[in-house]
Amino acid sequence: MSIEKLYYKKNMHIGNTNALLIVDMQNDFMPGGALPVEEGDQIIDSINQISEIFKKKNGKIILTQDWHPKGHKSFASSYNNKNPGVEYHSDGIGPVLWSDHCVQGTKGAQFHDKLNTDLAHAIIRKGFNPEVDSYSGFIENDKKSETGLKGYLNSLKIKRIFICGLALDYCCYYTALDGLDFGFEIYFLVNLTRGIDLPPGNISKSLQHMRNKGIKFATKDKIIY
Ligand code: VGL
Ligand code: ZN
Repeated sequence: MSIEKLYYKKNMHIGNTNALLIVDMQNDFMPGGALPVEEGDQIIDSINQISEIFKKKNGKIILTQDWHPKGHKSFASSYNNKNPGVEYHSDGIGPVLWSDHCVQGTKGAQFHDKLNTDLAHAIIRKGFNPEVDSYSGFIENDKKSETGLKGYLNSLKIKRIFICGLALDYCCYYTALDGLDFGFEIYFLVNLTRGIDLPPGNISKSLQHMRNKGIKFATKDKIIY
């Protein structure tokens, strides 16, 4: 499934029942960071532009921030003989172990300097339980512990969520699927995200799965402002 083959909705109007969810735009996911996503920095300007549109149209803007304690169980370094990128399946951790990243209080965990964070109404931190990872902005990988995002969005009467940020095939992907499960209409902003593609082919597989589930796709230029 390539991005070119997806169907895109045209002429979308943003209003106060819409939210923009900007996922994990942090230094460690940028080129040169601890868990770099290729071209991760190239989407920053466009994300800032779409944030301005949401602000102008009274949409809500929410950031997520990966926020791990030192020695987190999702880090390969927490195990003997495990390398970053290896498959690992246990309750709340996996399907992959990572290099140490987004450690609380470090420069790597901060948002990229160029990201406009001033327009955000809320910042949701995730992955702070040392034993459980959280790819999704809604619910941790144990599939039990909620972050509070669902309740927050419901209290604001948000119906439709636009997802962008990093990484396409991990945190954006799981956030989109959980949002759909929780009853929101989900639009994945495909040109405002970049993927890790681990294992190779994962980006394509993720896009296909999201499409089959009923997630919709949009590009920034289809949004009316
Ligand atoms: C992410 C792997 C580990 C992400 C976060 O933001 O996609 N990926 N932690
Ligand atoms: Zn993480």
